[in-house]
Amino acid sequence: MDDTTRRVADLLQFMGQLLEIRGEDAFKIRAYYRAADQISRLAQPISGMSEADLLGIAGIGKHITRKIQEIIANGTFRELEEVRQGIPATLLELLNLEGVGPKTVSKLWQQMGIVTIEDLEKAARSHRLRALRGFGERKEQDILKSIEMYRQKGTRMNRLEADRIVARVASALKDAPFDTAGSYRRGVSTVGDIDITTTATAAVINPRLRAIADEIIDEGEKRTSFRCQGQRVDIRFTKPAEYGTMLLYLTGSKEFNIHLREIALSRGMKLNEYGIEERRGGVLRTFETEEAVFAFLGMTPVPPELRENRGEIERAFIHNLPPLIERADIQGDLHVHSDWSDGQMSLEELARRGEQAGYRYLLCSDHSATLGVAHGLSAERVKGQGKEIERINRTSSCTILTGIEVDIMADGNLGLPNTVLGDLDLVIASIHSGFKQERDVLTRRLLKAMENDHVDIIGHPTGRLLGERPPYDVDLGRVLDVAADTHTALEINASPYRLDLDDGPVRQARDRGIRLAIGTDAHDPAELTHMIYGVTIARRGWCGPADILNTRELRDLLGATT
Ligand code: DGT
Ligand code: CA
Ligand code: CA
Ligand code: ZN
Repeated sequence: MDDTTRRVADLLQFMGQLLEIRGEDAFKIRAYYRAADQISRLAQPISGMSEADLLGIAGIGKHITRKIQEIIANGTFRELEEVRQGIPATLLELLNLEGVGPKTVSKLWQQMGIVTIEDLEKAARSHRLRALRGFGERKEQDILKSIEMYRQKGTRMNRLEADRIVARVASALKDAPFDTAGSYRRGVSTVGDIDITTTATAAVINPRLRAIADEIIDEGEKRTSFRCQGQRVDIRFTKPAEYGTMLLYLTGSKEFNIHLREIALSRGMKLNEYGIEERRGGVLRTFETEEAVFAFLGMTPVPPELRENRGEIERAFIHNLPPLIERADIQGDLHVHSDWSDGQMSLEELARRGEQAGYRYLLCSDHSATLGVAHGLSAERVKGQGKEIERINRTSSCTILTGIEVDIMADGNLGLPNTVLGDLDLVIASIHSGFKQERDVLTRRLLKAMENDHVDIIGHPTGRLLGERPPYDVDLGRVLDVAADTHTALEINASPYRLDLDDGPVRQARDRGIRLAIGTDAHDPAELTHMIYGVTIARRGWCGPADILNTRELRDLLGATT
Protein backbone atom coordinates (compact mmCIF):
# COMPACT_ATOMS: atom_id res chain seq x y z
CA MET A 1 0.00 0.00 0.00
CA ASP A 2 1.31 3.49 -0.82
CA ASP A 3 1.89 6.08 1.92
CA THR A 4 -1.12 8.25 1.17
CA THR A 5 -3.55 5.34 1.13
CA ARG A 6 -2.09 4.05 4.38
CA ARG A 7 -2.38 7.49 5.94
CA VAL A 8 -6.02 7.84 4.93
CA ALA A 9 -6.85 4.44 6.40
CA ASP A 10 -4.91 5.19 9.59
CA LEU A 11 -6.54 8.56 10.20
CA LEU A 12 -10.06 7.26 9.62
CA GLN A 13 -9.34 4.43 12.02
CA PHE A 14 -7.89 6.92 14.50
CA MET A 15 -11.01 9.09 14.21
CA GLY A 16 -13.14 6.06 15.06
CA GLN A 17 -11.01 5.47 18.15
CA LEU A 18 -11.24 9.11 19.24
CA LEU A 19 -15.01 9.06 18.93
CA GLU A 20 -15.17 5.82 20.86
CA ILE A 21 -13.04 7.31 23.63
CA ARG A 22 -15.43 10.26 23.76
CA GLY A 23 -18.31 7.84 24.07
CA GLU A 24 -20.05 8.98 20.89
CA ASP A 25 -22.77 7.37 18.86
CA ALA A 26 -21.89 3.78 17.91
CA PHE A 27 -23.21 4.20 14.39
CA LYS A 28 -20.87 7.05 13.63
CA ILE A 29 -17.89 5.18 15.12
CA ARG A 30 -18.58 2.10 13.04
CA ALA A 31 -18.79 4.18 9.87
CA TYR A 32 -15.16 5.32 10.34
CA TYR A 33 -13.87 1.83 11.16
CA ARG A 34 -15.65 0.37 8.16
CA ALA A 35 -14.28 3.02 5.80
CA ALA A 36 -10.74 2.52 7.17
CA ASP A 37 -11.04 -1.21 6.65
CA GLN A 38 -12.27 -0.82 3.04
CA ILE A 39 -9.47 1.57 2.19
CA SER A 40 -6.79 -0.67 3.63
CA ARG A 41 -7.97 -3.35 1.19
CA LEU A 42 -7.78 -1.15 -1.91
CA ALA A 43 -5.68 -2.57 -4.72
CA GLN A 44 -4.91 0.88 -6.19
CA PRO A 45 -3.55 4.14 -4.72
CA ILE A 46 -6.35 6.25 -3.31
CA SER A 47 -4.95 9.53 -4.62
CA GLY A 48 -5.71 8.45 -8.19
CA MET A 49 -9.41 7.78 -7.48
CA SER A 50 -12.21 10.14 -8.45
CA GLU A 51 -15.01 11.20 -6.13
CA ALA A 52 -17.32 8.83 -7.97
CA ASP A 53 -14.84 5.96 -7.47
CA LEU A 54 -14.77 6.68 -3.73
CA LEU A 55 -18.53 6.86 -3.45
CA GLY A 56 -18.70 3.54 -5.22
CA ILE A 57 -16.94 1.77 -2.33
CA ALA A 58 -19.36 0.09 0.06
CA GLY A 59 -19.53 1.97 3.34
CA ILE A 60 -18.07 5.22 2.01
CA GLY A 61 -20.58 8.04 1.67
CA LYS A 62 -20.46 11.75 0.98
CA HIS A 63 -19.39 12.66 4.53
CA ILE A 64 -16.36 10.35 4.63
CA THR A 65 -15.44 11.15 1.02
CA ARG A 66 -14.99 14.78 2.04
CA LYS A 67 -12.72 13.74 4.91
CA ILE A 68 -10.66 11.61 2.54
CA GLN A 69 -10.24 14.53 0.15
CA GLU A 70 -9.14 16.71 3.05
CA ILE A 71 -6.53 14.16 4.12
CA ILE A 72 -5.15 13.84 0.59
CA ALA A 73 -4.91 17.63 0.32
CA ASN A 74 -3.75 18.56 3.85
CA GLY A 75 -2.47 15.40 5.50
CA THR A 76 -5.32 15.49 8.05
CA PHE A 77 -8.91 16.73 8.43
CA ARG A 78 -10.39 19.51 10.51
CA GLU A 79 -12.91 17.50 12.47
CA LEU A 80 -10.24 15.06 13.57
CA GLU A 81 -8.00 17.85 14.80
CA GLU A 82 -10.91 19.39 16.74
CA VAL A 83 -11.81 16.12 18.41
CA ARG A 84 -8.16 15.43 19.17
CA GLN A 85 -7.87 18.84 20.89
CA GLY A 86 -10.41 17.75 23.45
CA ILE A 87 -8.59 14.56 24.46
CA PRO A 88 -5.36 14.57 26.52
CA ALA A 89 -2.44 13.27 24.44
CA THR A 90 -1.29 11.11 27.34
CA LEU A 91 -4.64 9.32 27.28
CA LEU A 92 -4.05 8.22 23.70
CA GLU A 93 -0.81 6.60 24.76
CA LEU A 94 -2.89 4.05 26.67
CA LEU A 95 -4.02 2.65 23.32
CA ASN A 96 -0.52 1.21 22.90
CA LEU A 97 -1.07 -1.17 25.80
CA GLU A 98 -1.83 -4.75 24.82
CA GLY A 99 -5.47 -5.54 25.63
CA VAL A 100 -6.49 -1.91 26.08
CA GLY A 101 -8.79 -0.57 23.36
CA PRO A 102 -10.71 2.68 22.95
CA LYS A 103 -13.69 1.35 24.90
CA THR A 104 -11.52 0.61 27.92
CA VAL A 105 -9.72 3.94 27.61
CA SER A 106 -13.09 5.67 27.54
CA LYS A 107 -14.20 3.98 30.76
CA LEU A 108 -10.90 4.67 32.51
CA TRP A 109 -11.05 8.32 31.56
CA GLN A 110 -14.69 9.09 32.09
CA GLN A 111 -15.30 6.99 35.18
CA MET A 112 -11.95 7.16 36.98
CA GLY A 113 -10.31 10.29 35.63
CA ILE A 114 -7.29 8.31 34.45
CA VAL A 115 -5.27 10.24 31.84
CA THR A 116 -1.75 8.77 31.95
CA ILE A 117 -0.10 5.35 32.09
CA GLU A 118 1.15 6.28 35.57
CA ASP A 119 -2.44 6.96 36.71
CA LEU A 120 -3.47 3.60 35.34
CA GLU A 121 -0.59 1.82 37.02
CA LYS A 122 -1.44 3.37 40.38
CA ALA A 123 -5.11 2.47 40.04
CA ALA A 124 -4.25 -1.13 39.19
CA ARG A 125 -1.73 -1.47 42.01
CA SER A 126 -4.13 -0.09 44.59
CA HIS A 127 -6.91 -2.38 43.30
CA ARG A 128 -9.17 0.52 42.41
CA LEU A 129 -9.78 -0.69 38.86
CA ARG A 130 -11.98 -3.54 39.98
CA ALA A 131 -14.66 -1.01 40.85
CA LEU A 132 -15.27 -0.66 37.10
CA ARG A 133 -17.76 -2.92 35.40
CA GLY A 134 -16.06 -5.83 33.67
CA PHE A 135 -12.81 -5.38 35.61
CA GLY A 136 -11.52 -7.88 38.16
CA GLU A 137 -8.30 -8.91 39.82
CA ARG A 138 -7.20 -10.73 36.69
CA LYS A 139 -7.70 -7.73 34.46
CA GLU A 140 -5.73 -5.58 36.90
CA GLN A 141 -2.82 -8.01 36.70
CA ASP A 142 -3.04 -8.12 32.89
CA ILE A 143 -2.91 -4.35 32.71
CA LEU A 144 0.16 -4.20 34.93
CA LYS A 145 1.87 -6.76 32.69
CA SER A 146 0.96 -4.80 29.57
CA ILE A 147 2.40 -1.64 31.09
CA GLU A 148 5.64 -3.43 31.85
CA MET A 149 5.84 -4.82 28.31
CA TYR A 150 5.11 -1.44 26.80
CA ARG A 151 7.88 0.19 28.78
CA GLN A 152 10.36 -2.47 27.76
CA LYS A 153 9.35 -2.20 24.15
CA GLY A 154 10.04 1.49 24.18
CA THR A 155 13.57 0.88 25.35
CA ARG A 156 15.02 -2.40 24.13
CA MET A 157 15.50 -3.58 20.54
CA ASN A 158 15.57 -7.12 19.22
CA ARG A 159 18.68 -8.61 17.61
CA LEU A 160 17.44 -8.11 14.07
CA GLU A 161 16.80 -4.43 14.64
CA ALA A 162 20.16 -4.10 16.40
CA ASP A 163 21.91 -5.81 13.46
CA ARG A 164 20.35 -3.37 11.01
CA ILE A 165 21.52 -0.40 13.03
CA VAL A 166 25.03 -1.80 13.46
CA ALA A 167 25.18 -2.34 9.68
CA ARG A 168 24.12 1.25 9.12
CA VAL A 169 26.76 2.59 11.51
CA ALA A 170 29.37 0.29 9.97
CA SER A 171 28.64 1.69 6.52
CA ALA A 172 29.07 5.22 7.88
CA LEU A 173 32.36 4.35 9.59
CA LYS A 174 33.63 3.08 6.23
CA ASP A 175 37.24 1.96 6.52
CA ALA A 176 37.65 2.97 10.18
CA PRO A 177 38.49 -0.01 12.40
CA PHE A 178 35.86 -0.60 15.09
CA ASP A 179 34.30 -3.24 17.35
CA THR A 180 30.85 -3.51 18.79
CA ALA A 181 30.74 -3.82 22.57
CA GLY A 182 28.07 -3.90 25.32
CA SER A 183 25.08 -6.24 25.30
CA TYR A 184 25.17 -6.33 21.51
CA ARG A 185 28.57 -7.98 21.50
CA ARG A 186 27.66 -10.29 24.37
CA GLY A 187 24.73 -11.55 22.30
CA VAL A 188 22.01 -10.66 24.82
CA SER A 189 18.53 -11.43 23.45
CA THR A 190 17.52 -7.76 23.55
CA VAL A 191 19.75 -4.71 23.35
CA GLY A 192 19.22 -1.46 25.26
CA ASP A 193 21.64 0.70 23.30
CA ILE A 194 24.45 -0.07 20.91
CA ASP A 195 28.02 0.48 22.08
CA ILE A 196 30.88 0.78 19.62
CA THR A 197 34.54 1.64 20.03
CA THR A 198 37.00 2.74 17.38
CA THR A 199 40.63 3.82 17.10
CA ALA A 200 39.71 6.40 14.48
CA THR A 201 39.54 9.98 15.77
CA ALA A 202 36.47 12.01 16.61
CA ALA A 203 37.48 14.63 14.04
CA VAL A 204 37.21 12.06 11.27
CA ILE A 205 34.21 10.11 12.55
CA ASN A 206 31.82 12.71 13.99
CA PRO A 207 30.88 14.24 10.60
CA ARG A 208 30.15 10.73 9.26
CA LEU A 209 27.90 10.01 12.21
CA ARG A 210 26.02 13.26 11.72
CA ALA A 211 25.13 12.04 8.25
CA ILE A 212 23.24 9.02 9.57
CA ALA A 213 21.92 10.41 12.87
CA ASP A 214 18.24 11.19 13.43
CA GLU A 215 19.51 13.32 16.30
CA ILE A 216 22.87 13.96 17.99
CA ILE A 217 22.50 13.48 21.74
CA ASP A 218 26.01 14.49 22.68
CA GLU A 219 29.05 15.02 20.44
CA GLY A 220 32.60 15.09 21.75
CA GLU A 221 36.27 14.21 21.36
CA LYS A 222 36.09 11.14 23.61
CA ARG A 223 32.58 9.92 22.94
CA THR A 224 29.56 10.68 20.82
CA SER A 225 26.00 9.53 21.42
CA PHE A 226 23.33 9.77 18.78
CA ARG A 227 20.05 8.30 17.68
CA CYS A 228 19.95 6.15 14.56
CA GLN A 229 16.72 4.64 13.25
CA GLY A 230 15.14 5.61 16.54
CA GLN A 231 17.71 3.87 18.76
CA ARG A 232 20.63 5.12 20.81
CA VAL A 233 24.21 4.46 19.73
CA ASP A 234 27.26 5.27 21.90
CA ILE A 235 30.62 5.62 20.17
CA ARG A 236 33.83 5.69 22.17
CA PHE A 237 37.06 6.99 20.62
CA THR A 238 40.06 5.08 21.94
CA LYS A 239 43.84 5.34 21.61
CA PRO A 240 45.21 2.23 19.90
CA ALA A 241 47.51 1.57 22.87
CA GLU A 242 44.53 1.38 25.28
CA TYR A 243 42.17 -0.46 22.98
CA GLY A 244 42.34 -3.83 24.75
CA THR A 245 41.22 -2.61 28.17
CA MET A 246 38.66 -0.20 26.69
CA LEU A 247 36.98 -2.92 24.61
CA LEU A 248 37.00 -5.21 27.64
CA TYR A 249 35.42 -2.49 29.79
CA LEU A 250 32.78 -1.48 27.24
CA THR A 251 31.78 -5.05 26.53
CA GLY A 252 30.94 -5.70 30.16
CA SER A 253 28.73 -6.88 31.56
CA LYS A 254 28.88 -4.51 34.48
CA GLU A 255 28.81 -7.49 36.85
CA PHE A 256 31.64 -9.15 34.91
CA ASN A 257 33.71 -5.95 35.04
CA ILE A 258 33.19 -5.45 38.75
CA HIS A 259 34.06 -9.02 39.66
CA LEU A 260 37.11 -9.13 37.39
CA ARG A 261 38.40 -5.88 38.89
CA GLU A 262 37.99 -7.27 42.41
CA ILE A 263 39.93 -10.39 41.57
CA ALA A 264 42.64 -8.41 39.79
CA LEU A 265 42.87 -6.08 42.79
CA SER A 266 43.23 -9.01 45.16
CA ARG A 267 46.28 -9.95 43.08
CA GLY A 268 47.73 -6.47 43.32
CA MET A 269 46.56 -5.21 39.93
CA LYS A 270 44.35 -2.18 39.38
CA LEU A 271 42.37 -2.75 36.18
CA ASN A 272 40.43 -0.01 34.45
CA GLU A 273 39.50 1.00 30.91
CA TYR A 274 42.93 2.59 30.30
CA GLY A 275 45.14 -0.21 31.47
CA ILE A 276 46.46 -2.12 34.46
CA GLU A 277 48.44 -0.50 37.25
CA GLU A 278 50.55 -2.75 39.40
CA ARG A 279 50.23 -1.19 42.80
CA ARG A 280 53.81 -1.07 43.93
CA GLY A 281 55.48 0.21 40.79
CA GLY A 282 52.61 2.51 39.97
CA VAL A 283 53.15 2.45 36.19
CA LEU A 284 50.16 2.01 33.94
CA ARG A 285 50.59 -0.87 31.55
CA THR A 286 48.50 -0.61 28.38
CA PHE A 287 47.20 -3.31 26.04
CA GLU A 288 46.29 -3.13 22.39
CA THR A 289 44.07 -6.19 22.42
CA GLU A 290 41.72 -7.98 24.79
CA GLU A 291 43.73 -11.19 24.38
CA ALA A 292 46.77 -9.39 25.74
CA VAL A 293 44.81 -8.25 28.81
CA PHE A 294 43.54 -11.75 29.52
CA ALA A 295 47.01 -13.20 29.03
CA PHE A 296 48.54 -10.67 31.43
CA LEU A 297 45.94 -11.56 34.05
CA GLY A 298 46.71 -15.24 33.56
CA MET A 299 43.33 -16.12 32.11
CA THR A 300 42.01 -17.95 29.07
CA PRO A 301 40.23 -15.32 26.93
CA VAL A 302 36.55 -15.30 27.88
CA PRO A 303 34.17 -15.28 24.87
CA PRO A 304 31.91 -12.19 25.08
CA GLU A 305 28.76 -14.33 25.32
CA LEU A 306 29.96 -15.73 28.65
CA ARG A 307 30.78 -12.43 30.33
CA GLU A 308 27.94 -12.28 32.84
CA ASN A 309 29.73 -13.25 36.05
CA ARG A 310 28.08 -16.65 36.13
CA GLY A 311 31.24 -18.52 37.03
CA GLU A 312 33.18 -17.92 33.82
CA ILE A 313 35.83 -15.73 35.46
CA GLU A 314 36.89 -18.44 37.91
CA ARG A 315 36.89 -21.01 35.12
CA ALA A 316 39.05 -18.78 32.91
CA PHE A 317 41.64 -18.47 35.67
CA ILE A 318 41.97 -22.25 35.84
CA HIS A 319 41.87 -22.51 32.03
CA ASN A 320 38.73 -24.57 32.12
CA LEU A 321 36.11 -22.72 30.09
CA PRO A 322 33.48 -24.92 28.41
CA PRO A 323 33.79 -25.48 24.64
CA LEU A 324 31.10 -23.42 22.92
CA ILE A 325 29.00 -24.37 19.92
CA GLU A 326 29.63 -22.47 16.69
CA ARG A 327 27.45 -21.78 13.71
CA ALA A 328 29.51 -24.20 11.62
CA ASP A 329 28.60 -27.07 13.97
CA ILE A 330 24.94 -26.86 12.94
CA GLN A 331 23.94 -29.70 10.59
CA GLY A 332 20.33 -28.70 10.05
CA ASP A 333 17.37 -26.59 11.10
CA LEU A 334 14.84 -28.28 13.38
CA HIS A 335 11.84 -26.00 12.90
CA VAL A 336 10.72 -24.83 9.47
CA HIS A 337 7.28 -24.14 7.98
CA SER A 338 6.31 -24.79 4.36
CA ASP A 339 3.45 -23.56 2.21
CA TRP A 340 1.47 -26.58 3.30
CA SER A 341 0.59 -24.49 6.37
CA ASP A 342 1.34 -20.79 6.87
CA GLY A 343 4.88 -20.71 5.44
CA GLN A 344 5.92 -19.34 2.06
CA MET A 345 8.37 -21.99 0.87
CA SER A 346 7.34 -25.00 -1.18
CA LEU A 347 8.87 -28.33 -0.17
CA GLU A 348 11.17 -28.14 -3.22
CA GLU A 349 12.35 -24.74 -2.11
CA LEU A 350 12.96 -26.03 1.42
CA ALA A 351 15.25 -28.71 0.04
CA ARG A 352 17.07 -26.25 -2.20
CA ARG A 353 17.54 -23.69 0.58
CA GLY A 354 18.76 -26.41 2.89
CA GLU A 355 21.34 -27.47 0.31
CA GLN A 356 22.45 -23.86 -0.16
CA ALA A 357 22.90 -23.49 3.60
CA GLY A 358 25.08 -26.60 3.61
CA TYR A 359 22.59 -28.46 5.82
CA ARG A 360 22.26 -32.20 5.94
CA TYR A 361 18.62 -31.99 7.03
CA LEU A 362 15.69 -29.66 7.67
CA LEU A 363 12.69 -30.52 9.79
CA CYS A 364 9.49 -29.61 7.98
CA SER A 365 7.24 -28.84 10.95
CA ASP A 366 3.99 -27.30 9.77
CA HIS A 367 1.14 -26.55 12.12
CA SER A 368 -1.49 -29.13 12.89
CA ALA A 369 -5.10 -28.30 12.14
CA THR A 370 -6.49 -26.99 15.38
CA LEU A 371 -8.81 -24.18 16.15
CA GLY A 372 -7.04 -20.83 15.95
CA VAL A 373 -3.99 -22.07 14.03
CA ALA A 374 -3.71 -20.79 10.47
CA HIS A 375 -3.92 -23.37 7.66
CA GLY A 376 -2.98 -26.29 9.85
CA LEU A 377 -2.59 -29.81 8.45
CA SER A 378 -5.17 -32.55 8.91
CA ALA A 379 -4.11 -36.18 9.34
CA GLU A 380 -4.78 -36.71 5.66
CA ARG A 381 -2.69 -33.76 4.54
CA VAL A 382 0.17 -34.92 6.76
CA LYS A 383 0.18 -38.17 4.80
CA GLY A 384 0.09 -36.34 1.49
CA GLN A 385 2.97 -34.15 2.55
CA GLY A 386 4.98 -37.22 3.59
CA LYS A 387 4.65 -38.68 0.10
CA GLU A 388 5.76 -35.44 -1.50
CA ILE A 389 8.75 -35.22 0.85
CA GLU A 390 9.76 -38.77 0.03
CA ARG A 391 9.78 -37.87 -3.66
CA ILE A 392 11.87 -34.74 -3.14
CA ASN A 393 14.36 -36.45 -0.84
CA ARG A 394 15.35 -38.81 -3.66
CA THR A 395 17.23 -36.02 -5.38
CA SER A 396 18.19 -33.68 -2.55
CA SER A 397 21.46 -33.76 -0.62
CA CYS A 398 19.60 -32.07 2.24
CA THR A 399 17.06 -34.48 3.67
CA ILE A 400 13.69 -33.05 4.57
CA LEU A 401 12.61 -34.72 7.76
CA THR A 402 8.88 -35.33 8.10
CA GLY A 403 7.45 -33.59 11.11
CA ILE A 404 4.74 -31.44 12.55
CA GLU A 405 4.43 -28.62 15.02
CA VAL A 406 1.49 -30.18 16.77
CA ASP A 407 -0.67 -27.91 18.84
CA ILE A 408 -0.94 -28.55 22.56
CA MET A 409 -4.58 -27.73 23.05
CA ALA A 410 -6.12 -25.99 26.03
CA ASP A 411 -6.87 -29.34 27.72
CA GLY A 412 -3.33 -30.62 27.17
CA ASN A 413 -4.31 -33.00 24.37
CA LEU A 414 -2.45 -32.84 21.09
CA GLY A 415 -3.94 -31.60 17.83
CA LEU A 416 -3.34 -34.90 16.00
CA PRO A 417 -3.76 -38.54 17.06
CA ASN A 418 -0.78 -40.71 18.03
CA THR A 419 -1.23 -42.87 14.95
CA VAL A 420 -0.37 -39.85 12.80
CA LEU A 421 2.48 -38.63 15.02
CA GLY A 422 4.01 -42.11 15.10
CA ASP A 423 4.65 -42.03 11.34
CA LEU A 424 6.73 -38.86 11.46
CA ASP A 425 10.50 -38.47 11.87
CA LEU A 426 10.27 -35.78 14.56
CA VAL A 427 7.41 -34.12 16.41
CA ILE A 428 7.48 -30.63 17.91
CA ALA A 429 4.66 -29.83 20.33
CA SER A 430 3.85 -26.19 21.07
CA ILE A 431 1.30 -24.06 22.85
CA HIS A 432 -0.45 -21.48 20.66
CA SER A 433 -3.56 -20.71 22.71
CA GLY A 434 -4.82 -20.42 26.26
CA PHE A 435 -1.81 -18.33 27.31
CA LYS A 436 -3.65 -16.91 30.27
CA GLN A 437 -4.37 -20.17 32.03
CA GLU A 438 -3.30 -20.66 35.62
CA ARG A 439 0.34 -21.60 36.17
CA ASP A 440 -0.47 -25.14 37.21
CA VAL A 441 -2.85 -25.81 34.32
CA LEU A 442 -0.40 -24.41 31.80
CA THR A 443 2.53 -26.32 33.21
CA ARG A 444 0.58 -29.55 33.15
CA ARG A 445 -0.26 -29.09 29.49
CA LEU A 446 3.47 -29.06 28.73
CA LEU A 447 4.20 -32.00 31.03
CA LYS A 448 1.48 -34.08 29.43
CA ALA A 449 2.85 -33.33 25.97
CA MET A 450 6.35 -34.33 27.07
CA GLU A 451 5.03 -37.58 28.47
CA ASN A 452 3.71 -38.53 25.05
CA ASP A 453 6.34 -40.84 23.50
CA HIS A 454 5.88 -39.34 20.06
CA VAL A 455 6.78 -35.82 21.12
CA ASP A 456 10.47 -35.12 20.58
CA ILE A 457 10.75 -31.36 21.08
CA ILE A 458 8.79 -28.70 22.96
CA GLY A 459 8.58 -25.64 20.68
CA HIS A 460 9.15 -22.09 22.02
CA PRO A 461 8.68 -23.35 25.60
CA THR A 462 7.66 -20.08 27.28
CA GLY A 463 5.65 -18.51 24.45
CA ARG A 464 7.10 -15.05 24.83
CA LEU A 465 7.14 -12.52 21.98
CA LEU A 466 9.85 -10.00 22.79
CA GLY A 467 8.42 -6.60 23.55
CA GLU A 468 4.90 -7.82 22.84
CA ARG A 469 3.85 -10.73 24.91
CA PRO A 470 5.29 -11.87 28.21
CA PRO A 471 6.13 -15.54 28.73
CA TYR A 472 3.15 -17.53 29.87
CA ASP A 473 3.06 -18.40 33.51
CA VAL A 474 4.80 -21.76 33.52
CA ASP A 475 6.79 -23.59 36.17
CA LEU A 476 10.06 -24.10 34.28
CA GLY A 477 11.54 -26.14 37.10
CA ARG A 478 8.88 -28.83 36.63
CA VAL A 479 9.24 -28.64 32.86
CA LEU A 480 12.99 -29.27 33.19
CA ASP A 481 12.39 -32.20 35.55
CA VAL A 482 10.06 -33.92 33.12
CA ALA A 483 12.20 -33.06 30.09
CA ALA A 484 15.08 -34.81 31.83
CA ASP A 485 12.99 -37.87 32.69
CA THR A 486 11.33 -38.26 29.31
CA HIS A 487 14.38 -37.24 27.19
CA THR A 488 12.25 -34.62 25.49
CA ALA A 489 14.30 -31.86 23.91
CA LEU A 490 13.51 -28.22 24.58
CA GLU A 491 13.68 -25.78 21.73
CA ILE A 492 15.87 -22.74 21.45
CA ASN A 493 13.59 -20.93 19.04
CA ALA A 494 16.00 -18.75 17.07
CA SER A 495 13.48 -16.22 15.85
CA PRO A 496 14.74 -12.78 16.96
CA TYR A 497 11.17 -12.00 17.98
CA ARG A 498 11.15 -14.94 20.40
CA LEU A 499 14.57 -16.32 21.47
CA ASP A 500 12.77 -18.89 23.56
CA LEU A 501 14.24 -20.52 25.64
CA ASP A 502 16.54 -17.69 26.62
CA ASP A 503 20.09 -18.13 27.95
CA GLY A 504 19.18 -18.53 31.64
CA PRO A 505 16.96 -21.59 31.25
CA VAL A 506 19.22 -22.94 28.49
CA ARG A 507 22.08 -22.99 30.97
CA GLN A 508 19.91 -24.80 33.53
CA ALA A 509 18.82 -27.35 30.95
CA ARG A 510 22.37 -27.86 29.73
CA ASP A 511 23.68 -28.32 33.29
CA ARG A 512 21.14 -31.11 33.76
CA GLY A 513 21.97 -32.83 30.50
CA ILE A 514 18.63 -31.98 28.93
CA ARG A 515 18.65 -31.98 25.16
CA LEU A 516 18.22 -28.75 23.28
CA ALA A 517 17.22 -28.22 19.64
CA ILE A 518 17.75 -25.00 17.72
CA GLY A 519 15.05 -24.13 15.18
CA THR A 520 14.48 -20.94 13.25
CA ASP A 521 10.70 -21.31 12.95
CA ALA A 522 11.28 -19.88 9.45
CA HIS A 523 8.18 -19.04 7.47
CA ASP A 524 10.18 -17.59 4.56
CA PRO A 525 13.70 -18.06 3.14
CA ALA A 526 15.18 -14.98 4.83
CA GLU A 527 14.22 -16.34 8.25
CA LEU A 528 16.38 -19.42 7.73
CA THR A 529 19.36 -17.14 8.40
CA HIS A 530 18.12 -16.54 11.95
CA MET A 531 19.92 -19.73 13.00
CA ILE A 532 22.82 -17.57 14.21
CA TYR A 533 20.63 -15.96 16.87
CA GLY A 534 19.79 -19.37 18.31
CA VAL A 535 23.46 -20.38 18.27
CA THR A 536 24.32 -17.20 20.17
CA ILE A 537 21.73 -17.99 22.85
CA ALA A 538 23.13 -21.52 23.10
CA ARG A 539 26.61 -20.08 23.59
CA ARG A 540 25.30 -17.76 26.30
CA GLY A 541 23.81 -20.86 27.92
CA TRP A 542 27.31 -22.49 27.97
CA CYS A 543 26.35 -25.09 25.35
CA GLY A 544 28.91 -26.99 23.36
CA PRO A 545 28.18 -28.95 20.17
CA ALA A 546 27.31 -32.06 22.20
CA ASP A 547 24.49 -30.25 24.03
CA ILE A 548 22.59 -29.39 20.86
CA LEU A 549 20.66 -32.03 18.91
CA ASN A 550 21.12 -30.49 15.50
CA THR A 551 24.88 -30.72 15.53
CA ARG A 552 24.44 -34.46 15.07
CA GLU A 553 24.69 -36.40 11.87
CA LEU A 554 21.32 -37.41 10.48
CA ARG A 555 21.53 -41.04 11.54
CA ASP A 556 22.69 -40.15 14.99
CA LEU A 557 19.86 -37.62 15.32
CA LEU A 558 17.14 -40.07 14.31
CA GLY A 559 18.66 -42.80 16.44
CA ALA A 560 18.60 -40.54 19.48
CA THR A 561 14.99 -39.48 19.11
CA THR A 562 13.12 -42.70 18.37
P1 DGT B 1 22.13 -2.57 27.53
O1 DGT B 1 22.66 -1.44 26.72
O2 DGT B 1 21.18 -2.16 28.58
O3 DGT B 1 21.57 -3.67 26.69
O4 DGT B 1 23.35 -3.24 28.33
P2 DGT B 1 24.92 -2.97 28.23
O5 DGT B 1 25.59 -4.09 28.92
O6 DGT B 1 25.32 -2.70 26.83
O7 DGT B 1 25.11 -1.69 29.15
P3 DGT B 1 25.50 -0.17 28.84
O8 DGT B 1 25.24 0.23 27.44
O9 DGT B 1 24.85 0.63 29.90
O10 DGT B 1 27.05 -0.13 29.14
C1 DGT B 1 28.00 -0.68 28.26
C2 DGT B 1 29.07 -1.36 29.05
O11 DGT B 1 29.75 -0.42 29.89
C3 DGT B 1 28.57 -2.41 30.01
O12 DGT B 1 28.33 -3.62 29.38
C4 DGT B 1 29.71 -2.47 31.00
C5 DGT B 1 30.19 -1.06 31.07
N1 DGT B 1 29.58 -0.40 32.25
C6 DGT B 1 28.47 0.36 32.27
N2 DGT B 1 28.23 0.81 33.52
C7 DGT B 1 29.21 0.32 34.30
C8 DGT B 1 29.51 0.42 35.70
O13 DGT B 1 28.81 1.06 36.47
N3 DGT B 1 30.62 -0.22 36.14
C9 DGT B 1 31.42 -0.94 35.31
N4 DGT B 1 32.48 -1.55 35.79
N5 DGT B 1 31.16 -1.07 34.00
C10 DGT B 1 30.06 -0.45 33.50
CA1 CA C 1 24.53 -1.01 25.53
CA1 CA D 1 25.69 2.40 26.24
ZN1 ZN E 1 4.87 -22.19 16.98
